[in-house]
Amino acid sequence: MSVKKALITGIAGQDGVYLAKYLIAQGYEVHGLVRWDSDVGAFDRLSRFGRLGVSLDDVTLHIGDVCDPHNTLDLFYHIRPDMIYNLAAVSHVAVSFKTPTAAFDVISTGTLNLLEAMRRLTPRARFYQASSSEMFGNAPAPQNEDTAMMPCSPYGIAKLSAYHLVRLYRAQYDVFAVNGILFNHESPLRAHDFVTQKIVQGVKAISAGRQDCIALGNLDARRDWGHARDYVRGMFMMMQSDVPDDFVLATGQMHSVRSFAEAAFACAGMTISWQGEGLDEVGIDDGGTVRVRVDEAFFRPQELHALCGDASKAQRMLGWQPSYDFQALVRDMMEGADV
Ligand code: G4F
Repeated sequence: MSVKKALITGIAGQDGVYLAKYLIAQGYEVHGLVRWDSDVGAFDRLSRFGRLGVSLDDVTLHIGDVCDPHNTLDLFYHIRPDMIYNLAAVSHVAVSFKTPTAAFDVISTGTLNLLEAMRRLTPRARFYQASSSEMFGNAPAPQNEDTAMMPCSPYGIAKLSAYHLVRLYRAQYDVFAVNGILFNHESPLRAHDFVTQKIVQGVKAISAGRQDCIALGNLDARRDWGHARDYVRGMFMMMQSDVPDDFVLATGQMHSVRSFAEAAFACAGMTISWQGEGLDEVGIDDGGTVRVRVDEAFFRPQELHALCGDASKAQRMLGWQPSYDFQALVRDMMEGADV
């Protein structure tokens, strides 16, 4: 039997690297799409592979861009992938408010380009779309596949458009295309400007005496944080199902940014207590030093207050279960190398 080929867009990101590692272990020939960058070329952004022990000799990288339909057609023509995992995105929600057109191009038009290339050149391939819990916006928690979606960021709206494209192509062209509606998932490979990694790196720097305090935005925001390692396994499971469908992956546990900070400091042997309210709230250590303060600059134009997923459909139909709980996730991030 010939070796199956997987194409991962957004392979340089946290999920791309975990997924590449997982697929290589499953015997796949892994191809990855990497954008060219005028400052560092295309391949200098691949340091995450080494950190996860994945050799670049085990993946075939292609310079390109999902926003360019000629490029996507060319990729499908040359690779003839059996599986496509579309992880390419402007993945930072706050950044999507500053560059909404770029967010729409890569997330929405990019998905359309890939679906078109697939239906024309490899109609029997399988397509995974990285849909997001950000699509739910402020719909009441817990959210599942039937919850009404009310996104409140350019990122969330672009993701919702891509989600509907996947459903349309599934219904109209009978292609195998799934939406994985993933709640926040983190790891030691998380970029430093997402709140979990920002806290983890801040706590480590404070413990090492390199920093005094962490400035954060909305401490009351609540998220359902899981581990990226569990979630890429879930992506793969969705692609093995008999019938293409949409699935939520989540832990079902919700914590505030404030509790994430407490848990990270606790891992470093520090207890944080909170004083004040709103912009004046501070987190103070046992010695009375301010270790967390609030900075308005990190608030979102529109905040998504509470996400908590109900993954019972994925549990029932795919047999997926997360193996990391909140404490294990925080510990794994705290034990990871500094970034
Ligand atoms: O870590 P975040 O930036 O993640 P966010 O916005 O929830 O998005 C992540 O999860 C989505 C799934 O729901 C993905 F689709 C998306 O690609 C990404 O992976 O922020 C989490 C929360 C927000 O409410 C934010 O307002 O933390 C709050 N927050 C408070 N202080 C902060 C900060 N966020 C960041 N990035 N930096 C802060 O200083």
